[in-house]
Amino acid sequence: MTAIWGILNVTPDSFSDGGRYLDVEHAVAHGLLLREQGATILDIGGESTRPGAERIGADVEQQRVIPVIERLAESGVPVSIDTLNAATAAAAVHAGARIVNDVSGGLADPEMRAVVAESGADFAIGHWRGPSADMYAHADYRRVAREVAGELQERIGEAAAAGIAPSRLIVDPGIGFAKAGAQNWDVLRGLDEIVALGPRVLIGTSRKRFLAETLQADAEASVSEARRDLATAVTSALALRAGVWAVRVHDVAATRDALAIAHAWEG
Ligand code: PMM
Repeated sequence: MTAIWGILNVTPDSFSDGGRYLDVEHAVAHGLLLREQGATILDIGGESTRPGAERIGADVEQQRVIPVIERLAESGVPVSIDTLNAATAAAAVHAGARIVNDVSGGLADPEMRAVVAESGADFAIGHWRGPSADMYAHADYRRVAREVAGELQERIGEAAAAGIAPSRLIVDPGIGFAKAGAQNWDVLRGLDEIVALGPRVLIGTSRKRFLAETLQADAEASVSEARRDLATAVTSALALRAGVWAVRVHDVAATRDALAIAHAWEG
């Protein structure tokens, strides 16, 4: 069964749900709703990584996420912390998180691998080529899926060297991170190269710009959230067929249904 990571961004500025769950009660209620809808893991983030986003301090990030993690972990749901900061990862695991989701794969903070190794948490490592502020400057590839797989292989080696067992690793090709438009489709088409690396594979297509670009030829027109969620659910079903272990989504109910249909098809 494909795992569903429900996204809970406790931020004022994430690109699709920024500002909705900034207070603890709203965030906890939304997390519980996502679990009811079928999320197997809740991925909680306090710093936006949308294109162009500016960095915030780890103290601000922790003020946003730690109370939410404490409450949700207490309720029994497995929690992941989406962070680039080792200090936030350590505090989150202390508060009950079981997975550290680092979209930079350990590159953004030199302390990250050691903190994760020590914590005993699982480690989700993303493909990343630099901070969100200018990540598209690094979107230069000859064979995207192959290069992404090669760079993830390096991250896997670094994590192993830091003492993180391969069974604790999850790899993510980083859809939208230093990848423009069609390059994201090249990655998805080449997912077998990512699956072949060995660790569990996670993908995050949810509501991302490349989906909207595909649905709407006019880049200036906006594509509604409902249409982005439907497109995301389709990618979830296709991800299942590609051998992906988990999908990270905002609309958990739609992905749950899409996965149920894809599972029935598989038999
Ligand atoms: N994308 C975003 C944030 N965190 N984590 C993982 N593992 N994979 C992703 O693709 C990913 C992520 C950006 O999306 P959001 O602002 O909607 O959370």
